[in-house]
Amino acid sequence: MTGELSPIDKAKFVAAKRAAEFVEDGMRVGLGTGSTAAWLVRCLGERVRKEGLRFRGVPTSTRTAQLARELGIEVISLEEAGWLDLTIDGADEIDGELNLIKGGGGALLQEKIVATASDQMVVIADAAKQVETLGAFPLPVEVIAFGQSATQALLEEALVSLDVLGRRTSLRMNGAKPFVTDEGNHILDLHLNRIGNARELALMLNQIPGVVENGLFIDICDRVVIGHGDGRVELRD
Ligand code: ABF
Repeated sequence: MTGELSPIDKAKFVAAKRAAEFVEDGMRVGLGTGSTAAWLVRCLGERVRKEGLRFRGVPTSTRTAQLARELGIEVISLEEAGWLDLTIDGADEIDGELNLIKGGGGALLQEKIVATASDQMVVIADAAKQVETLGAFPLPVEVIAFGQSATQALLEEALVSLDVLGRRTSLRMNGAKPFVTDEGNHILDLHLNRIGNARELALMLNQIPGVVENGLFIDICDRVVIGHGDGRVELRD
């Protein structure tokens, strides 16, 4: 499954492999999106094939759903699952309190719904995702396409009163067209450089009409599995 991996892929793989061990027979498990989460899905597929592990997965994107099905994992919707025992997902940034920026892959809305509907949320990541303060990674905000420029203007105005270093916002593109999420929405990326008060910012963003959800995951993650390029794995909770 792995062949010769680059240090970054090795780090993602070892984190994913370790987290895959948390899945037990009968569990309903949220499956994240992104390259680290794809390693997780592969590791779980291997456990299904080799050990006969039986669990049901709730994917957070069409990409993850397709990969999971290809690997023989039973896929169900969150509606069918009702509630989840565990969600395992990647992240773009992780701070010392396990608060996260997510959504670089554009799946933040389903990721947040699934993570919040889980008894436990575990993040898997390579060591470079750890930061002292969130914000160097652009913060994704999912917005309704209708009136998106007005939403963007309101959002930029609201940022003025907040403890952030940068205030530029950009519409995420896919070639010449706006990037469209699985839910048919657009994404604004907020280039804030440093987020002084992530909790306040998350609340403020979701009060703006047109904003569907933001990529700040505050008090949602319970445990982080960090992989290193030399194969070491660290757990933080
Ligand atoms: C998802 O994938 C995200 O929320 C995050 O944006 C991204 C991380 O991607 P990768 O694992 O490829 O770095 O988990």
